[in-house]
Amino acid sequence: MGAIDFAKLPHIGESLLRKEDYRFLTGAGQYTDDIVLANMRQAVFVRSPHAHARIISIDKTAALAAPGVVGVFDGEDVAADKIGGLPCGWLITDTQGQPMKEPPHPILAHGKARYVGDHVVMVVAETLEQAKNAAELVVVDYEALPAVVDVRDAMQPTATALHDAAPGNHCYKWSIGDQGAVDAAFANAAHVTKIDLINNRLVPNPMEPRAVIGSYNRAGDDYTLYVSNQNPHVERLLLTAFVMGLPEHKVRVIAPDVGGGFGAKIYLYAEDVCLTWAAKKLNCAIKWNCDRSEAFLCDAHGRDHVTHAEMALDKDGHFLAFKVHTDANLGAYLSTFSTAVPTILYATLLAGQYKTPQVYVEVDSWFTNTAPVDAYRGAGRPEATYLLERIVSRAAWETGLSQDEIRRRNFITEFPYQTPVALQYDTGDFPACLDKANQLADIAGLPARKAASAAKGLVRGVGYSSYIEACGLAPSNIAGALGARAGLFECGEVRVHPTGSVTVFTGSHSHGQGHETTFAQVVASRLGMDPSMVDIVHGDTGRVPFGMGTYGSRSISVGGAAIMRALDKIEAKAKKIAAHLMETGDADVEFANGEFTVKGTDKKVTFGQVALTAYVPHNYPLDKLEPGLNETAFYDPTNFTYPAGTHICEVEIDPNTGVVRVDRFTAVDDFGTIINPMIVEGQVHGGLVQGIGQALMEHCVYDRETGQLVTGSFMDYTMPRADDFPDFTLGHVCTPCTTNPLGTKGCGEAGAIGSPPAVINAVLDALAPLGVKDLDMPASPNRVWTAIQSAKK
Ligand code: MCN
Repeated sequence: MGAIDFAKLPHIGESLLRKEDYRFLTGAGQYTDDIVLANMRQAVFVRSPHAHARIISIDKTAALAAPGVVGVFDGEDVAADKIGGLPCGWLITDTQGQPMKEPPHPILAHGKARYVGDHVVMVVAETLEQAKNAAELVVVDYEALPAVVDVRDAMQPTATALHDAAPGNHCYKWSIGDQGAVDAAFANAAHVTKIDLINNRLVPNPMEPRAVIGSYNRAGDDYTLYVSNQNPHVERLLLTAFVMGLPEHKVRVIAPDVGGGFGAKIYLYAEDVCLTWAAKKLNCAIKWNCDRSEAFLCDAHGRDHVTHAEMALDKDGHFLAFKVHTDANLGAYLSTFSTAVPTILYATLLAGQYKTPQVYVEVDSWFTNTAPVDAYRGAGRPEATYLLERIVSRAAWETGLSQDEIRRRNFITEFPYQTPVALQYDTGDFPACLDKANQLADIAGLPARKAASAAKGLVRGVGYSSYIEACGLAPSNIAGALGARAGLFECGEVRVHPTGSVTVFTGSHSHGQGHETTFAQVVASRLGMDPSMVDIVHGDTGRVPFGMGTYGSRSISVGGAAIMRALDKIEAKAKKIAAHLMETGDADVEFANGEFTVKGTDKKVTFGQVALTAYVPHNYPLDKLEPGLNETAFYDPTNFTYPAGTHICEVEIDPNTGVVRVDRFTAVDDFGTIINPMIVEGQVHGGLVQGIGQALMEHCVYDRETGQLVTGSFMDYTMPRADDFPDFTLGHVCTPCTTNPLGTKGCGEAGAIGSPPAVINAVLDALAPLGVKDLDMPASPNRVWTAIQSAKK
């Protein structure tokens, strides 16, 4: 759009209320479970009660004879129909140039079950009750095998292997950076700071659990899959091309209203395929609703890293080199994007905001008898930030610098900046974020607050985290070179109606992010109309031309940019129509505020007049121009976007109980141009709650002996609640992204990425006078109290 300053357009930067909230808040949303199709049956899955077991036999006789049952299927049935296993979308090449180990991932266990909750049998019946009753009649004879759930156990030579195709449970060893240069820098270091830490496993827990309806239409020999999913076109591509061997036009995937995903609904899951496959066999529609207990067992989990790292510093506290070894738990099978998380999305972020000249990262990934692990809000970047920001604060404490000063001394201040781990940051202002955070957090008043806490017998501390993330995923060519088996562009179609209103079809998917509002703001501001005139359609392969979906905080920066491209085409064609109407050349026509004018004259036509002319082409240059005003564009970014910021957490701890109270939390973020500040704040709030939840409460625990999931419900897995948090203080710094036409950087994950180390650094700062030097997440009262007691000994 040439010289127009996008950020100054009307509606950009306006906190419009979310258009979609009327239907959500009045109970008028339509989620997958709200959809009722004719001839619809219900499915229930019989899941493995063992973490690791050989399946000796399955007796389906009684279940098949139970009332209402129309089908009972197991792994033999799947194999007989030659339905493929679930594919992994990211190929990691190991340090020896060999492909990662990719064992089969059957949709129903075949021969072996590999985690508690693994899908063994699917029962389909007329009603849910009948399906549940029949499921109890399925008799599976298992031979239990030893299980490993922790990477430190999985890597032992004596550990039982999960897969024949992955000896020693090893999936790959991968590295990035110059190991020799790092070693040389360490040899000259004045100080080396070391850390060992665990990034705790999490269960995503979106408000709406997964839900699927697979339906088959005999008339057209085609399928419709309704699924609570974040990327319907990717789901269709994987399902048709990689698993069922169907042409894509035979399957329509609809992801209607989706009640949150946080990454867990990116993937093609076994249930999605089972229902689609069985719908044809039974010539019907089949619904499956994941109940909350099943979600704990078999939604893809997040995080689960064990890491040792060392930072070399010179005598003035400048970072010389950083070396890292991480063991990542991939779970029992490779989920769709699992392999990219501890590698590409993690190690490339380990330069952080710092001009550390050399960084070397080595990652070993392992199979264990646990649910598959994949991207969960932040995906790799929270793990990187947690590691780096923990070691940076520790280095500060060891060298006698403040947490603020050590960061300031090492900040990158010139852009573009090429890191030693592949990424090139286009822009940013890290000192400005730190300054603003210090000011908003009232760091000057901290000593007085510490004294007040001490007077009450409490300890108080402050923790810093200066994060950067790569989002707006991503240039397809770079992703491809790094192993992606898909492109990472986005598609947008702008359909101008004869009356001048607009429908936009986007490949992004909104499941809580407010796209129906912010995308409408973008279009309305470009076309000079009210956002109520713009309708956003997403989540349906039958209506949207194509799409790569929503994850990696990519929607506004990639999906929005695709729409901007389509708008460029709309504007170019509309100018031609306007030129004809005003009897001038296109080059003389200007467009602003919804009006086309001729330079140097008072001639003008409105966007509405042009739209009507395009569809009622009575006075129209039909020899030169097609009627209609409908354009589609694909946009592939040339770089990631790099949101960054500083988060400061202040905690007060009761040493007698170990209870940590977050007293203040300040987040200053740089998201470039902001379309809707209210929505962005909501995104940051949600992310902070998830990040602070990880730091203080959430932990998915498997029993190390039996492999049973110990935290299988909200009674055992602590989800944070609103009254666990103070009001958050938010601030912004704006350095517009230089590589997309909107200047935006993603905001959807920043809170979850920046906050965990701020919290743990604050806890450690508070506990330092008590002699506590280390603590893993979550800093639960029990852990904190135990650490205080241990330090006393
Ligand atoms: N936005 C803006 N200005 C910016 C950046 C973003 O106004 N500079 C707006 C966008 O237009 C959009 C929202 O903020 O309405 C988030 O935009 P973006 O950062 O592009 O992120 P995505 O829309 O791609 O959302 C994905 C991101 C991820 S990766 C996870 S995980 C996540 C998240 O968003 N899951 C969510 N936020 C969530 N929010 C809800 N309610 N539910 C989830 O499952």
